[in-house]
Amino acid sequence: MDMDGLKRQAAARALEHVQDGMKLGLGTGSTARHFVELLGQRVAGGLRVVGVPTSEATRAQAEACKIPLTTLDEVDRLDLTVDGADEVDGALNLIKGGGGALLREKIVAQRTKTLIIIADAGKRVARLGTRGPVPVEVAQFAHEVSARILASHGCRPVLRMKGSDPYVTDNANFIYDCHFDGGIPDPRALHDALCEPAGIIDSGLFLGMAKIALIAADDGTVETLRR
Ligand code: A5P
Repeated sequence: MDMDGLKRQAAARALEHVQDGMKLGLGTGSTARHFVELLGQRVAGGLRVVGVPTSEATRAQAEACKIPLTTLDEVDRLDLTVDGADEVDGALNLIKGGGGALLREKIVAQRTKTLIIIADAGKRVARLGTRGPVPVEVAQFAHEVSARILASHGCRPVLRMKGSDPYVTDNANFIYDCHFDGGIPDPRALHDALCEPAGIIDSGLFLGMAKIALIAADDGTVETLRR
């Protein structure tokens, strides 16, 4: 099965957790995109849910799929959020933000009873930070100061670009992708240290948030991991 097929398998399995009447967080990225598409098919068939998108891209897709949308301001709490991840460790700690939506994803995740992560098996790691960088969202103001602070925590921060300009998030901020050689020994301590100074808004470390991870393996089976 190709990579896209694996992502769809995981997304289809997540759909089994959706019940009529639920308030849902809708994740961002190429895996979450499958979930939104499949959810749209269920809504077309009569399922009643409302969704809170975690990015403008997901909002556009959900609207195209005719999924009724609301806001966190309106509903305050969500029953279930289904989202992708860049890395998943054995305790279901995550790195997210490869798609640039980490801040809204984390706000939504923190207001959600059950966060389900959908991913292909390539996202599983023994130690966070070994497969790729930790995205960190920073204010545009004095962002090079933020980069120097990030570097002081032992990483190599790289300003994310879109063409010849910095990539700008849905919240009008920049992202530094922070590369840690050999991974991150203590993700909680690192997250707390990284996000302490003003200007550094949030890191893509999602710790102790996911309850379930649905991991699609090469043979097409989907493994369920629980925390
Ligand atoms: C979006 O900002 C991210 O957190 C994504 O959920 C994550 O990067 C996984 O994306 P893919 O499903 O495209 O790999």
